[in-house]
Amino acid sequence: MIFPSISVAVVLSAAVQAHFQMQYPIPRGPFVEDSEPLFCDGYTNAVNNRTIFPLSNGIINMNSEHPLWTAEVIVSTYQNPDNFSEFNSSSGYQTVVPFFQQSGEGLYCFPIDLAAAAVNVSGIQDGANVTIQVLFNGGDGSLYQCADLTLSANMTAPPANASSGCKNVSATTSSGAGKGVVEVGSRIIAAGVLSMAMMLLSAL
Ligand SMILES: *[C@@H]1O[C@H](CO)[C@@H](O)[C@H](O)[C@H]1NC(C)=O
Ligand SMILES: *[C@@H]1O[C@H](CO)[C@@H](O)[C@H](O)[C@H]1NC(C)=O
Ligand SMILES: *[C@@H]1O[C@H](CO)[C@@H](O)[C@H](O)[C@H]1NC(C)=O
Ligand SMILES: *[C@@H]1O[C@H](CO)[C@@H](O)[C@H](O)[C@H]1NC(C)=O
Ligand SMILES: *[C@@H]1O[C@H](CO)[C@@H](O)[C@H](O)[C@H]1NC(C)=O
Ligand SMILES: *[C@@H]1O[C@H](CO)[C@@H](O)[C@H](O)[C@H]1NC(C)=O
Ligand SMILES: *[C@@H]1O[C@H](CO)[C@@H](O)[C@H](O)[C@H]1NC(C)=O
Ligand SMILES: *[C@@H]1O[C@H](CO)[C@@H](O)[C@H](O)[C@H]1NC(C)=O
Ligand SMILES: [Cu+2]
Repeated sequence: MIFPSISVAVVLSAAVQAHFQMQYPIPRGPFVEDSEPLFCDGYTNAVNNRTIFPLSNGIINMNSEHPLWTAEVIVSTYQNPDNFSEFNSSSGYQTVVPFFQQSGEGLYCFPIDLAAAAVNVSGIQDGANVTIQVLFNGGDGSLYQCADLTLSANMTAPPANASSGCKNVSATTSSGAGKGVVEVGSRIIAAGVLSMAMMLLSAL
């Protein structure tokens, strides 16, 4: 392949050695870098040892190896979801944490309130088995990891070490209807840089 410019070559070489890894809850299987562009990092079977996860007041702790990234979290109420359709309703992704953007590498935490998502997704309730999927993009395409959960109303907070070592995502948390939902920050310049990098990549 002939690179149209040096800058594209730089974007690509930075891309191959950096992705993201969920720390809490534990993903379906060990991180496989080459499979992360695939549904659930390539894992198409739910685990039997599901993580008992707070119905409200959950968090996600993940390691970003990209300096500027976006994320979104979607949910499936199937027992063993193995394709993207099972995370969709007729109106698209069943979103639990709306799309947001963050700069910085390393461990980041953000809240996830599945109980709030229950207004749009039937079957989210105490004792339900659900699977969450993190959609991440650090400039080298969409990447995916999943965690299989059993929701618990009596678990009112994540385990003490769930947030160990993480910084909070710096987007604001709103109150009211979107309680616990991360809102998109106003990083317009950064967003422009990221979407340019994504356009360069998709143009290849
Ligand atoms: C399930 O058990 C396996 C094998 O003991 C372990 O490696 C994995 O981390 C566990 N997964 C969860 C979600 O607890
Ligand atoms: C949840 O999944 C576990 C296995 O992962 C299964 O034993 C249990 O019956 C399921 N519970 C419900 C309510 O479907
Ligand atoms: C997704 O999985 C469901 C159940 O396993 C199946 O009925 C459906 O056809 C699949 N959809 C696609 C697009 O593969
Ligand atoms: C699920 O919804 C998203 C967002 O609307 C859409 O981009 C995607 O094509 C849909 N996927 C499937 C398999 O229906
Ligand atoms: C429910 O869906 C509506 C319409 O898509 C959306 O505006 C709202 O933010 C969703 N609520 C939650 C809590 O996700
Ligand atoms: C807490 O909720 C989980 C999931 O519904 C259930 O399995 C567990 O028995 C409950 N524990 C207590 C102490 O009520
Ligand atoms: C929390 O502690 C458990 C048990 O020691 C460990 O398996 C898990 O990886 C820790 N979680 C984090 C996010 O450090
Ligand atoms: C991070 O957010 C959690 C709530 O999700 C809060 O309890 C904690 O104090 C925050 N930590 C910092 C350093 O702001
Ligand atoms: Cu990457």
